[in-house]
Order: sequence, then C-alpha cells, then structure tokens
Amino acid sequence: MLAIYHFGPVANSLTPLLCALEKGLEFENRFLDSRRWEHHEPAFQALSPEGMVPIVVHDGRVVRESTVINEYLDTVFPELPLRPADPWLCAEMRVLTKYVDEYFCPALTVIGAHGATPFASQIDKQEMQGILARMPNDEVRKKWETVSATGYSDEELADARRRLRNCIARAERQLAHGEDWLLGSFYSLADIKWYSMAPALPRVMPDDCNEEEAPALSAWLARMKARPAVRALENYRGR
Ligand SMILES: N[C@@H](CCC(=O)N[C@@H](CS)C(=O)NCC(=O)O)C(=O)O
Repeated sequence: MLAIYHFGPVANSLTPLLCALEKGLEFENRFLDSRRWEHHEPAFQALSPEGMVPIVVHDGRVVRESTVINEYLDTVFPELPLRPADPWLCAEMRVLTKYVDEYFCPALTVIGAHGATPFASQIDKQEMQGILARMPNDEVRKKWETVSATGYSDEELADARRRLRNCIARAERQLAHGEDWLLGSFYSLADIKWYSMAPALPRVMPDDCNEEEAPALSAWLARMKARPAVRALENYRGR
C-alpha cells in the first residue's frame, strides 16, 4: 500500500504526486489542509516528526523528503523509469534536483510565505502563539512568526527575487540544448522537481519570466502543462 500525504499539487507536495501519476501508480490521497494546520495533529506528527509534507507511507514505512521520495518510488516501481540509465546523466539530474532543494525552494519560500501574511496576521495573537508552540521545526516556526507579524522585509524580498532571477537564468542555460526536457530528450525526476517550483515564476517574477525574457523556460512550462500527468494533478486539490 502506498499513501501520499500532501498539501495539494503545489511546491514540495507536488513532487511525489507528479512522480506517482507519471508512473501510473495507485496510491491513497492523504490531503492535509495547511490552513487548518492539519499537519500539526499528533497522528500526522507520529509519521512526520518535523510536521512537514510531503511524506509517503509504503507498506507501513515512512519515506520523507520529496527528492528522496521520488528516487525511492523510481527504485521500488522501476517501470517507466524517471532516472536515466547513463550514470553521468543521472548525476546531472541529481545536480538539478539538489539545486531546487538548496537554492530555488528556499528563495521561493520567502515570496510564498510572505504572500500568506494577510492570512496569518489576522489570526488572534494568543491563538497564533498556541499554533507556533505546536510547530516542531524551528525554521518553519521562525517563518510563521515572521509572516504572522510583519511579513518579510523589503531587503529580504529583494534578495529572494535576486535568487529567483538566477533560477530563471539557470533554467535558460539548462534548456539551451533545444530539446524538450531539462536533460535533453529524457523526461526525468529533474523535470518533476523543477515543476514543483517553476509554475510560480511567471506570476511572482512577471518581468523576468515571460516568453521574451525566458523563452526556453516558458516553452518548457507549456510542454509540462500539456502532460496528462500534470493535468491530472488538478484532482488532488482536496480530499
Ligand atoms: N526538504 C523538504 C521540504 C518540505 C517542506 O518545506 N514542506 C513544507 C510545505 S512545501 C511544509 O511542510 N511546511 C510546513 C509549514 O509551513 O507549516 C522536502 O523537499 O520534502
């Protein structure tokens, strides 16, 4: 039995959902409503002690970390492989997924979390203290402390945007080969990982991520959106 716990088809949660859909896997949809703080409930934190999504439970064992989860799924369910057989290409793929984990995701998180300021800042202060106290991960708690107070500063937002401009440039360079996918003709876990973040770019960076300024990335986004598995993600916005 395979179950995917997620916040819906966005950001890190999208990663295992899209992998499972691409591979045609059957899985239980365990949607958690982040706005109701369902990921802080004891039953979920028994599976995910950091109180974070996504996780998968496979045959009674928990796998955490979206990039690790996808490599696990591709190993355990080897049909329709999403990692290239060539070791060098596979190393390139892992450089691309690592970049998202270490650089792209943290930068986008600042902008995304800042966007939640209107939601978080209207929560009663005392209630928010209780919510913050239940957050086991210090970085996540610090983020919500910031967002429930003032949000991020102009300097922090500008720095996040600088990093996102680098991500756009990185994608343009990667796609300069002119083929369909990040590694060339082979659709891989790198495409899935980048797609967990990249759809936000035209919205949050409209001057930098558009067909004129970032033609290769824009065309790749359009190709991704046309994939049946990507379209099927819409079915996972709730329970
Ligand atoms: N490195 C982790 C990051 C997971 C992560 O940041 N998850 C976010 C959602 S995208 C989360 O659970 N946040 C909890 C919160 O904001 O309260 C992964 O790739 O799985």
